[in-house]
Amino acid sequence: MAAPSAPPLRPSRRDLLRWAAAGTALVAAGPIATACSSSAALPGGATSGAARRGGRLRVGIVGGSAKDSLDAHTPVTHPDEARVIQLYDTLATYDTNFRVQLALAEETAFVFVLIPGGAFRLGAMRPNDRNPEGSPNVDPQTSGEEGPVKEVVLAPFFLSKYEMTQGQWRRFTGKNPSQYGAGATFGGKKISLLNPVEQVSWEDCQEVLGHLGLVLPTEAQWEYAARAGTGTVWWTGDKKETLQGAANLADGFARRNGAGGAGWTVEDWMDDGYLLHAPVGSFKPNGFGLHDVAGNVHEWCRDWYGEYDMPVRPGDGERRVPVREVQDRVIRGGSYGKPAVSARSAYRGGSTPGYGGGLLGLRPAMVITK
Ligand SMILES: [Ca+2]
Ligand SMILES: [Ca+2]
Repeated sequence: MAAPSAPPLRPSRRDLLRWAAAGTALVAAGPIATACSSSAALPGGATSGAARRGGRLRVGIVGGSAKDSLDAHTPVTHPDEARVIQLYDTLATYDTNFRVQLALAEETAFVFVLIPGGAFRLGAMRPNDRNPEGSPNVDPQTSGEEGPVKEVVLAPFFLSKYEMTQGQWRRFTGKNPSQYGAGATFGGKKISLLNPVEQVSWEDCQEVLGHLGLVLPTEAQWEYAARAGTGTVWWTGDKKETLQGAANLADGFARRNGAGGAGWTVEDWMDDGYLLHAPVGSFKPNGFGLHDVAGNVHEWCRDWYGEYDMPVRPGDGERRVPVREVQDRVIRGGSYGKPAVSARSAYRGGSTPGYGGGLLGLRPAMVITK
């Protein structure tokens, strides 16, 4: 296959301003601060100093006046509003110690992170003489379907900082299809509208996101974002113990509250405090500021479950799979019902597009159009 023409690896200041004016979101957190470091002169910058007031991040409409600014608690009731949530965090440019802390509420809108484009290595391989354990993309637990390791070049895109919540799904569809829905209590924890929506099929996701002008991430985009520059087994490191505090898995807490049983692998060494899914953002974010890319609920990706040597579309890396050959769409990231091995960055799962289960949710993405 001919090498695709390289998309822009870093958005320019001009790009950022154009996207911002078109109603897309900007977030500065971790490595993203680099991508947004030129944003100090964003139009409507009068709101930038508000980020610290009240201890919570302000959001506003870039290009609008200060009175147009919203905050993270502003309910979003119309699909168009999902596009105008702008995160102002130019403080990250000035104060590297400032940490973005969004105050999430059940009515919180989508928060999109600008994922800078770039080249990365998709997948994993077993250790060998040239690539011993500890080398990038080397994973003794990998299955054959996670390779061969392949370099993929991606254009910048937006990805939700959190899994889509039950509240967001309900606002846009009028329904909450979740098996473990808001109001119920399991393992001593009350499920709220801030918990991730689940029991949604790939087809449901396509329909709902389509109405909002959003998409599911491609498998390549998902892994690139989940790795956030790392080549380790999990974004937290090569040892599963590094997941403590960073992931909600099938853990000792779940076992003590009734999970487990024959044939169910549980990380008994771990205590994450949740039997089922946790409210989104309860665990540490990765280097891109994304929460729950390891665990909580599995996340649908856009692609058919195809082999890595099949060609991909330049820009977003969507795999070109002859549909007759496969029946499943890709699922990534592991969940509260699975052990650490399923939450590896390279781990691939799949399901038929009409299936929806209590372990399975989504993370919306947004295309950056020229
Ligand atoms: Ca758990
Ligand atoms: Ca997840």
